[in-house]
Amino acid sequence: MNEIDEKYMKMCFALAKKGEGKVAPNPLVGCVVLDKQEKLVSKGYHKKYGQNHAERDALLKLKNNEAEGGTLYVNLEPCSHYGKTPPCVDLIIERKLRRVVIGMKDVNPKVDGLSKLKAAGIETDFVLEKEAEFLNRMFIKIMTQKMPYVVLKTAVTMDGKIAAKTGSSKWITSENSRELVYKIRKNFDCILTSSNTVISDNPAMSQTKWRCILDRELRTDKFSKIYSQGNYYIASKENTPLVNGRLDLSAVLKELYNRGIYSVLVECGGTLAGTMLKQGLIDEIYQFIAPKILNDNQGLSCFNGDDITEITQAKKLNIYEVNYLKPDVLIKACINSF
Ligand code: AOF
Ligand code: ZN
Repeated sequence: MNEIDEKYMKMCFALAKKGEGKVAPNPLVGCVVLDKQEKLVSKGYHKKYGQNHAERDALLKLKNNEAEGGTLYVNLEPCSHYGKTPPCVDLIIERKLRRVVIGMKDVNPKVDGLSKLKAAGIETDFVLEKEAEFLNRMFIKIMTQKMPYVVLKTAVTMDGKIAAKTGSSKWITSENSRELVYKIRKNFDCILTSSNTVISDNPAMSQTKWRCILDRELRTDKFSKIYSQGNYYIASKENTPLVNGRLDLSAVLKELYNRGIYSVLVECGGTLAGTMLKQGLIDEIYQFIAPKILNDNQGLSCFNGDDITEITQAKKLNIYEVNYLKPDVLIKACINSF
């Protein structure tokens, strides 16, 4: 591993990110090719679900012998299976690359490109593995757990409140933040919310293809705005197993996965947020914080979980991004392994 390898792998990450929102459930992949003089001769990335993989995209831009003896950088192990396209390793071998630098091993059990490259005498190295796994955290979850990737969005005061004790919550954050929420929603397949939110706020939440409403007793009005456009799925006691009398939330997420929903944005009150957090169903939190303090212990909290007695019982997160939106702040944090 050296600085040059890191530089080109970071370039792969940037290329891969161009596919964000367009490739799920497949991975974000970027590729850079150097010729034998170590000159950058081609770049590529996976643009859209079902289209060419990053390696094929980059290599097909070159004449047959241009990559011979060169180095190929790719943030995911090249594939060795016939999927929607032929195996990328075959093309890499055919184009006679000398070395392949990889970000992370593929978690898809159909793929073992590494052995095939080695057997063909191609040198292989890994670089920035942790960063590569972080980039594809959504793909890793979808592929290994067969569940959608779940992000919880909250908007709180500096004392962690989402509403006054009367329920008054419009608006905690500024217009800037609320506009950003509309954009964020577009990156998800589905918004998940509760019957309480539908009944009290009557939101449209129309920016995603799907809406999922947790409504055990079918209490929501069928003329609510949330049902007025696009697809929706109401999880109730009629179609969902119950655990201790409550909807089995893991079963709901599985049902969404089975419907081809790979990313879910949860927007709800403290009860559902607390339950999902406790059950380990949340992968990430986007927390908007407004420069306001409610200063009322009866104000509604963003997480209403259990009776916790020790600070050591607190859920630990890793903040990976902080945006100052003026006047609010948006913190993005991962739970679980990242
Ligand atoms: C991608 N893009 O750039 C790479 C992938 O659905 P298929 O047939 O295109 O195959 C998808 C699998 O190919 C995917 O799960 C991953 O294991 C591997 N690599 N996939 O969509 C790419 N390099
Ligand atoms: Zn491939």
